[in-house]
Amino acid sequence: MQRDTLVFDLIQKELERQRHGIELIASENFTSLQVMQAMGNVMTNKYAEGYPGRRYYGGCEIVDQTEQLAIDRVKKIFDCEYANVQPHSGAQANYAVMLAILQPGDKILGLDLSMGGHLTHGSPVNFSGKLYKPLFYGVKKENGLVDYDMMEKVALTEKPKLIICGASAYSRDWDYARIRKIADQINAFVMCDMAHPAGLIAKNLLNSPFEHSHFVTSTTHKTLRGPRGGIILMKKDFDNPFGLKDVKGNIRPMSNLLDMAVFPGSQGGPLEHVIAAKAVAFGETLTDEFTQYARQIILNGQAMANSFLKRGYHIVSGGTDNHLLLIDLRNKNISGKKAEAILGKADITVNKNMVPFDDKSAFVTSGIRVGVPAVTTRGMKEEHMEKLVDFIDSAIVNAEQDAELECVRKKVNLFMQQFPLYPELG
Ligand code: DSN
Repeated sequence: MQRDTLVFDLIQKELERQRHGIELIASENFTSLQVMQAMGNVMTNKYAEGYPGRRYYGGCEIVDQTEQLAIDRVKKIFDCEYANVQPHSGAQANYAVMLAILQPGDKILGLDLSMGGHLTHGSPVNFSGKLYKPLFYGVKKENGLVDYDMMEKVALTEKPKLIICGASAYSRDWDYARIRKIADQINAFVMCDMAHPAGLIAKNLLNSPFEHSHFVTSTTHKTLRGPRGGIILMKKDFDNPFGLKDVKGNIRPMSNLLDMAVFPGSQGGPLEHVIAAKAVAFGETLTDEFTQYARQIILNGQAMANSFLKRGYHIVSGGTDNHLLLIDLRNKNISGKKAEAILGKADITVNKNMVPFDDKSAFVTSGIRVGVPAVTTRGMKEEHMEKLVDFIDSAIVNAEQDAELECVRKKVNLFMQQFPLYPELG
């Protein structure tokens, strides 16, 4: 068969784009070469509905071993008793947990999307807001921190069955013990979606959600730096305290209900090639090298925050505990949409983001979200953050000057040559 040069040329162009630019999207990262190699392999050919040792297809002896490795390694990383590594994405992981424990119409309580939450935490345009009745808590106007009093008030008044914590654009740590205390008053489950800071939690650099959450979900491709995918974890499997039943009316342990909610509940054949890549990534997470990487993310985040503050930028909550910053651009007279576009012209990739109590729409926004996991993978340290902020500031100040933006782009491309990406790929 002829090589599909059209597609492979585009893949090469994407590699060049990633090499030349500064990647600051907080949810993106660069996997290792071996993670990518594990992902592009013959396991994509294999059907393996079911779980290791209990499949609906023959010939699963080998993929059973890679899937079991992925399970064992991720359980070791987070010191937990249960893992399901089959969800195709974080959204699928959240879907499966809700499918396992909720009935359509049940109430769920999550962080408002416009305050940093996620689509799958109850947004009306997502399954979570369509199948269930969503309720929201927010952040405090005065300091941008999660409003636990509001969470408690809504929880006690409305009695949701599930409280969701975790966010997509929140730069501070969480008080998981307080959330569990609220949930226990109303017999609600707690699900922590740790997709963003998972790599930092893996190395105990942030509070652990595991002791206080019934369920922890994550993606594998953000700070965890694995292939694109999802996972569901439980610190301890438990006989479900509220007597949740399977379709045959049997009361089952939670692990069983969760496995069934992933397959056959919401997915068919697992992506065993991606699961192999998850196993490789989890192996990497267990190394000391990854510990150094995670520590550097925190240092870089703080260095970047300080550089922005020095230049008069307003950071929601005043700084960061993790890998990202949410910058309110209203004092810079530029919308998030415009900033994303002009930074794009300078080969700097960020995403526009609503800030709490935003007066602009989600399409325009008043802010940008900036994250350091990808630039940290490329080898940047604290001293480089100043330079990055300098590039960003120059682009924002010269938003209407195409020649100046071109000048910033050239400097960016030159600067990035110091941080090679996938040199083995030629
Ligand atoms: N879309 C991801 C993010 O950028 O945060 C979350 O799923």
